[in-house]
Amino acid sequence: MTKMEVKTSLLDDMIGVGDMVLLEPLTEDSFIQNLKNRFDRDEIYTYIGSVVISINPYRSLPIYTADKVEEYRNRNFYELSPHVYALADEAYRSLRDQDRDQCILITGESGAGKTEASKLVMSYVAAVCGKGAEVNKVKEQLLQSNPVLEAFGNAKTVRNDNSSRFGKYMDIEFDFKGDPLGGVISNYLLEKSRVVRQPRGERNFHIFYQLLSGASDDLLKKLMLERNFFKYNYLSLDCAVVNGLDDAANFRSVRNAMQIVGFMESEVHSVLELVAAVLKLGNIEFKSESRVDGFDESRVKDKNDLKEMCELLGIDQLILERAFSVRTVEAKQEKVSTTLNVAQAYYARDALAKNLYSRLFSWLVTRVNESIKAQTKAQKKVMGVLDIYGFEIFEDNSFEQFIINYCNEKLQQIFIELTLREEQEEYVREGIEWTNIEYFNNAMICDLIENNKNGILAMLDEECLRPGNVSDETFLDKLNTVCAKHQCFESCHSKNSKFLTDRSLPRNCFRIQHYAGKVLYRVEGFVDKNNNLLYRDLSQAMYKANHSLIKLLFPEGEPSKVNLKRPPTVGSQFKASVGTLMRNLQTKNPNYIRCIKPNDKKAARLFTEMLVCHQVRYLGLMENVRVRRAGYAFRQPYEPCLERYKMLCKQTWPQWRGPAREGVEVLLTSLQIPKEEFSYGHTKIFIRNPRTLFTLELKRKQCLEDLATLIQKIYRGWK
Ligand code: AD9
Ligand code: MG
Repeated sequence: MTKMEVKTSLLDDMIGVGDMVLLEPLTEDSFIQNLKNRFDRDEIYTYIGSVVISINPYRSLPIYTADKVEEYRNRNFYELSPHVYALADEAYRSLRDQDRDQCILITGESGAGKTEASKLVMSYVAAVCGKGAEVNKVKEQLLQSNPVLEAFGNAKTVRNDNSSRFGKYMDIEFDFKGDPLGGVISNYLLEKSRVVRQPRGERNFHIFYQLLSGASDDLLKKLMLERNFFKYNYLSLDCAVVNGLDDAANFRSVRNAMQIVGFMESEVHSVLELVAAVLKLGNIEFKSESRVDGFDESRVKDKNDLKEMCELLGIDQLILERAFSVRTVEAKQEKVSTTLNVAQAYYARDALAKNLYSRLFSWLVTRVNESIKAQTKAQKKVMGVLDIYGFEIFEDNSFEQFIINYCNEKLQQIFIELTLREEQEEYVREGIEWTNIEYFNNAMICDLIENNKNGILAMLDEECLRPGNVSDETFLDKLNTVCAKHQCFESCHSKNSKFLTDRSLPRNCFRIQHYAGKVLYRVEGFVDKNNNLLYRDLSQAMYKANHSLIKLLFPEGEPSKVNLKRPPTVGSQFKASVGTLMRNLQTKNPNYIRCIKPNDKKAARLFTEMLVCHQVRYLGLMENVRVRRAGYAFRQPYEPCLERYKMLCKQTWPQWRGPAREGVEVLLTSLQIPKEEFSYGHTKIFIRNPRTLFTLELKRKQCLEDLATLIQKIYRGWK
């Protein structure tokens, strides 16, 4: 592409404004209209300064080719049309050339395109960094870790056919030259309840369907499985086959990816044995049997699945069978056995399946980390990519949605803090005056959830740890009395009041006014899911297995390790890991991708304005533009600024010999732009009004057109 053909990225009448900062007039309507105009013309990316808005096109666009990568490589952020590659390039160059650790924060609701965006960033960085066999191997391993974790951690939901059911943060590490060395993945709470039950219209994790569709007959036989989804209780049947998802082909890709990442054949086989065991476990059913002493005890109905599961995992069938009938409680050197009724046996079975699968998932992450770990102790530069589960509002919201939405709330908080902080710091750094701008702050909602004393998580923990009669209802009672003081609780009872009143809400529910909307949570299962207790007899049965992987996953089953201390609750663990993550992110230079979902139908070419408007509001995008404009809409280092506009002034064209800052001063003075429109920072020029930039861009466009006409005339003259 010649310089003449380079599209002015910021201004093009046909495709709307590439940077919302330039939008005139700035209203919510014009904002949405601009997004729509661009979306209709396949321009799915738009900037707010350095923030990238990305709208899910729900179809594959030809904008991620190798040519595109070349186009964006080493180019100034505002030079080309908005693109996620521009953000990735800027982040990578800043890391490589200025030694600044980066993080890419990708937010948006479920199905908005976060995971796709994270993969695009990773593949772009992989394409532009380093060369050579060793480096390529590292890149391949980093990239191929994605399909492995997606197979085990993603599932079809009503919102998204490939919904991430875990949070993922990946640090990609580079050496001083900017060559990749390796990476570290952190995972956040897998939604393990999905293993045993899926909401209507949703599936279990992909791997189950992939295995049954894609495994050879021989492998299925070894795993004692049948190629028939209907045989397995744990698989949802109403949507076992998903349009556009080729489970069999994906199974081959996953196995290939596992091999590239460095899994040994035996390890892959062990993993699949565990997956098969979960399916078998789901088929174990119970019946009630009266004992001689008059008590009812649960018994396994048909022992075939139990037998096969035990064979797969090398477990003594009698031990496991007993663990489904009797529970041993150890207290102060004393062992007390109690019988399990049928309901308790089903509960124990499901708890085992959930634990088995989620521990397998954590092991997979650890195993991937072993492979992709940097092989050097030398100092590293780091780019973190965060892709978590998006904000969710369902009809029926449970503990999982509560955790997911809490995590999103924290991310929104970090966006608020860092955008503001970054903005302020830049003005201070550059020696420019600045007064604060008010933002909606969701700190109150975060506090409502995580406050150590009377936050929802603390109260849930209190209930879980309290001896005596504890239930979801007692937890809710507590919330109603203590939390009603919080402003974020919402009541539909009284329009003026934001306090919770349980009588006005559906039974057993509480409601939170999140930054992204009101969510009604049903408390059923909160206490149990937070406790995550597994009967000791079951963990001991697993530990005794003659199967190295399963043994590894249940270390607490070792008989000598009678640990009377309760393990930390799920909520407190999650809160701690989110806290660590937030502190980590704050040490890095943030880059934001704000993903927007254009419609609720997963459909291409459909832009539902109401839906987009809602997201624009809660993501705080209008405020984002306003802050950007209230200060200085644009800032640019002196050199590229001079380079871009030098053609507009005789003294600076074709070449300015002298410091770039002086060149910019000469340029702006000659254009007679009012002085108050600019501030000269230490290294950058700050432009206050977007209209000024608009004018500059227009003049430049005109100049380029004049030049093109002139060249054409000369050319014709020659002919
Ligand atoms: V969730 O919170 O994990 O449920 P995400 O991650 O935000 O959600 P995801 O990236 O998985 O959404 O995108 C959903 C689907 O939209 C993908 O499977 C693609 O089919 C589609 N998508 C998203 N982004 C793009 C894109 N840039 N180009 C084409 C896209 N299709
Ligand atoms: Mg995702």
